[in-house]
Formats: sequence, C-alpha cells, structure tokens
Amino acid sequence: MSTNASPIRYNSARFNKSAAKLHQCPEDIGAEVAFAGRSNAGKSSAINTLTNNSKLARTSKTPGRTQLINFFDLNVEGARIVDLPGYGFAKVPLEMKLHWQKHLDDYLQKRACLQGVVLVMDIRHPMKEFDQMMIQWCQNTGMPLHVLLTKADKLKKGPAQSTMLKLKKELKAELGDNVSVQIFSALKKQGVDQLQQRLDSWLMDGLAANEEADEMDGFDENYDEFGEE
Ligand SMILES: Nc1nc2c(ncn2[C@@H]2O[C@H](COP(=O)(O)OP(=O)(O)OP(=O)(O)O)[C@@H](O)[C@H]2O)c(=O)[nH]1
Ligand SMILES: [Mg+2]
Repeated sequence: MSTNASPIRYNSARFNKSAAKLHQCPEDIGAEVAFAGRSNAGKSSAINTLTNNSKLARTSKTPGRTQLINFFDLNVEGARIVDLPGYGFAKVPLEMKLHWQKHLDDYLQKRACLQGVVLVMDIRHPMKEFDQMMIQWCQNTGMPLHVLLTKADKLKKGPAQSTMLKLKKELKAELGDNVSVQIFSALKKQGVDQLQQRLDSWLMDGLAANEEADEMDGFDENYDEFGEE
C-alpha cells in the first residue's frame, strides 16, 4: 500500500504494445519509466510484482525471454512502464544481439518521455559490465537511476544489506542525488512500496512538467497573436 497521495495504481497496468524498432513505440508523449538489466536479472518479475499481476510481463528461466520493448499503460493517462530486452544473453546469434543493442540504444538516446531507468541487478551478482555501461550512460546524460537489487530472498538479511549500502555509497559518489538503491524480492514481494514511491515521483513530475510545457506553448501562441494585432 502506498503511503503518499499519488493517483497512480500499479495494479491497473495493461499491456499496450511491443516494439522491435523505435518507430513502433507508442507516441513519445507522457511519462515513461524503463526497467533495464542483464538477461535473467529479474526485470519482468519485478514488473509483475510491482503491478501485482503475475501474468503481465512474461518471465522465464530461459534467459533472453524479453526480446522486444514492451509498453504497459497505467491508469493515469500518459504514464507507462517499459520492460526492456535483457542484455548479455550469450546464446543468441551475434546479428540478433547487435540488433537488440541498436534498438535499445535508440530507445535510450531518443525517447524524450523517459523519466528514469530502473536498473535491475541480481543482488548476488551486481555491477557486471552491462550495469556499469548503463550507469555511465545515466551519468553522461543526467538520466535519473534507481537500482533494484533483486532476488534478495537468495541472501541472508545481513549480506543483502551490506551489498546495498556498499553499492549506494559507490553510486552516490558518482551520481549524487540522481541515484537511489534498494533491496527487492519478486518472490517475497519485498521492497514494493519503495519502488512504487520512486516511480510515483518520476511519473507524476514528468506529467506535471509536460503540462507546464503545454501551457507555455499556449502562452507563446497567444502572445504571437497579441503581438500581431
Ligand atoms: N528467487 C527469486 N527468483 C527470481 C526473482 N525475480 C526473478 N526470479 C527468477 O529469475 C528468472 C528470470 O526472471 P525474469 O523476470 O524473466 O528476468 P528478466 O530480467 O525479465 O529476463 P529477460 O527477459 O531474459 O531479460 C526467473 O526464473 C524468475 O522466476 C526473485 O526476486 N527471487
Ligand atoms: Mg524479461
């Protein structure tokens, strides 16, 4: 249960569409939060736990399950969550890997409505090459980052906590207020409130900023008309 007054209900999430290319994505308006991470890290499972809907995003023991960018609409108009294809799955042909990589790069570079990235890592194997790449990219672009250390049910509380604190310290040193880190377990439904609060603030701030921009546009138009009189 969320303690703040956000109107977003995550259990309202509905599949919108899958995109293999940037032009197939929903129109680039509103506010989006994307779940990124290595293949098999637990992105789709985290989305299902967040939305309390085990059937929403397809999960699998076979890495590389999510091959397309999947968009899910929320009850508040324009607010979406996005399940990105996993990185680093060894068994797909190189050509396919390069295609996904290009596709993911395109999305990350060009998607104006993207408000923040939830980087999902297996708490037992954090900060692999892909994770470092994403963090670097967030640092370069100023994209807000939330690190979800998932599968915490696989560790005892002490080691889980110390992994989280160590990582938080490292990342804060690099990214300051643009980063947050939390422990999560899809299996135990641990950390759901914290994740929802992070998303609430990104999505609601993003939508509010859009509204302000729209008002400014209207103001400019009126001003032009006025100027011509
Ligand atoms: N114990 C445990 N297992 C988990 C958790 N989250 C995910 N898993 C398992 O990890 C495997 C991969 O989960 P997915 O959610 O499909 O991973 P993904 O990151 O979406 O993978 P791709 O779509 O291949 O990129 C599945 O077997 C899940 O059941 C968790 O919190 N705890
Ligand atoms: Mg997946």
